[in-house]
Amino acid sequence: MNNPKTAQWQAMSRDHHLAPFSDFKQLAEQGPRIITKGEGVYLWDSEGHKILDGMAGLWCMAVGYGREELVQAASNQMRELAFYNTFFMTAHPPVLELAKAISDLAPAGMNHVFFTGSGSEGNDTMLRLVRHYWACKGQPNKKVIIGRINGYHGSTVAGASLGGMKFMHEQGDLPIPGIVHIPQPYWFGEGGEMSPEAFGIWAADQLEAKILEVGEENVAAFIAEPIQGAGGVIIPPASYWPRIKEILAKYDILFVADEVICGFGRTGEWFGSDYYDLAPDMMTIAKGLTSGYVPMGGLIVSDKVFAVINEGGDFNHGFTYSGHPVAAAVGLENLRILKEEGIVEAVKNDTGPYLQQRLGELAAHPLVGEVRGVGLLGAIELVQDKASRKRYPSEAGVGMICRSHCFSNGLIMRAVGDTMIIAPPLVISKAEIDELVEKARQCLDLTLEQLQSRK
Ligand code: PXG
Repeated sequence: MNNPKTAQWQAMSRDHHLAPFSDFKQLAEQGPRIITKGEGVYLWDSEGHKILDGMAGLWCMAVGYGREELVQAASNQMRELAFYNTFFMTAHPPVLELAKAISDLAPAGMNHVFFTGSGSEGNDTMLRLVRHYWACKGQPNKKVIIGRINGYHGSTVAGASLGGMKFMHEQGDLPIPGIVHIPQPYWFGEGGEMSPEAFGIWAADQLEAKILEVGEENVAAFIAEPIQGAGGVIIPPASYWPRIKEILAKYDILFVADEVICGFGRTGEWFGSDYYDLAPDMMTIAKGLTSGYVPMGGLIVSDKVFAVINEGGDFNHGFTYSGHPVAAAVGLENLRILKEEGIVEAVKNDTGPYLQQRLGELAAHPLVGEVRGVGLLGAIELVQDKASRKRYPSEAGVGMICRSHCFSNGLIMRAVGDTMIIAPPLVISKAEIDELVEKARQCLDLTLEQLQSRK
């Protein structure tokens, strides 16, 4: 180690910090890498290593690290009004201006925003609001929310219940009652002998089967990410969303698009719902809304839903930091940057297609079974046999081997099982994309070498 402080910080971690989604003992033994600085698409750790951040912080760093405009927006707002709540018939300019700015960008008819501190809180809000909506309509039995296996909707009790992560459900007796799950449209992993198109229809039809099983009169809503992020950048077959839309049109249930990852330009459209033309009733947002500079999430509600809850009396729900003025000011400035710098258009027409083209070259690598992506989202499936899509045994830990090579070689690329995923900052340049893909290729080579040397 070059920096004596690294060891001090690691000791503080070991002695005092409970890190999210971590094995505390393992973390204490290894010691966390300490990230100390960010600029553009790069991070630096406390040992001075420069790292290309292929995961945009955690899917959130849209406009890049170190944007002075966002620093100014936050400090100006802190000076003017550092905090005031939005309860008890009060508001402040930034929250109102941000609600308007989001409504202007959201799909047609999505014009009302409830602010939260995170995506998880957005989905908690959704659960309560959906049930309140049906109660207002005189159908209080409509309570059940249908999610998907391997979907991710956050880590609060409602968020983790709505999500379909088995390893999360196993801790804390989840899901809570009234939440059920259907299979995901993950052709590469679960499509078997079916064609992607046929599998997409099959996966969509599981929604109809579940509605009939639970009873339409009991189903309140279906929640889904347009493209599953944390589950492994799962891009549904082209047949999936059109079939889901047909099913949603047939039954009187609400559709919630969880846009926490897809929202604010990740797909090259402002929202994943625009990309797939989904027309949801509600959209959960967070992450890219503020580029992660400050925490903020929310729930965008359609005019149709609003018309009902507007007549429903008090909605007894809210957070101290709902619409926090500093977060709202940063969100507004972040949206201004995304718009005025044409960042979303660049993802659609320039950097997104370029990333997909360059990533596609990795499909020829002997370890790679599939490369897929949309906009600035990408996934690389690591396999033992390309033709049959056969995986290495899970004990081999191929994804983790690849991830640690990436980390050691200055690239952050996540592993979800044996699926490598990337979601770089939306401001990444073509030269930086070249660097990302070359580093990824080197790490695939190193992973393959390591696997072969074990035999
Ligand atoms: N919905 C989706 C689609 C998400 O990706 C949340 C809700 C919850 O947001 P908050 O702000 O409460 O974290 C998320 C968050 C991962 C990973 O491993 C992904 C998320 C969070 C933590 C880890 O990829 N996404």
